[in-house]
Amino acid sequence: MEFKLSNLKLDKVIKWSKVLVIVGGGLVIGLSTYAVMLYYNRKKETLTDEGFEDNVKLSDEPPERKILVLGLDGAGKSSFLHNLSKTAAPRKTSDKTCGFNIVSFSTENGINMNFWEIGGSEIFRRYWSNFLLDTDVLVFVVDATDARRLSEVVFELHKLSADERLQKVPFFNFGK
Ligand SMILES: Nc1nc2c(ncn2[C@@H]2O[C@H](COP(=O)(O)OP(=O)(O)O)[C@@H](O)[C@H]2O)c(=O)[nH]1
Ligand SMILES: [Mg+2]
Repeated sequence: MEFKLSNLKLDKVIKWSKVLVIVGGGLVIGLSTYAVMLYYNRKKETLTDEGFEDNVKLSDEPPERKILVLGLDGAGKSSFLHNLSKTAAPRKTSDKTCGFNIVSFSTENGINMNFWEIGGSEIFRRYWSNFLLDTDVLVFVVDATDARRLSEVVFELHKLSADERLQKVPFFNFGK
């Protein structure tokens, strides 16, 4: 009887051990799967974060300012830009601007200043209106010593100041 009982106990122990091994194994497999899933989810989040950081970096690019430099031909626009940009190559006085000329430099506080000089002869003046959009400041260069062309200057200035796109743009008149 005692033998039978201990046999029965042994059976029970074996049975419970099997149950424990199965449940334990299941738990280990379940926990491992959960851990792997957690790991991949974290990795995915990190990658998304990195992508987001890249996007933020793109929008963190230095601010740009567009300064339009206009004036009649020979008014001194190129000379004005040349004096602003110290790195520019030495310039011959006979240089004439064909179409347009852009000089860019950064300020100490990291703003990119783009100076757009558009040719000032009559043939180019008709294209000035194509360059007005998104202007932050307009520099109008005048040859103050040339009284003969003053009416031409006033005409062009009036035309510019009437343009819708320049209503909130500060004008800076520069006389040489
Ligand atoms: N005397 C004098 N001549 C200047 C001055 N600025 C420019 N010039 C001369 O004026 C001419 C036309 O200048 P430029 O800058 O090419 O004029 P832009 O056509 O308006 O670009 C050149 O011969 C320059 O050397 C200035 O401040 N004083
Ligand atoms: Mg010029």
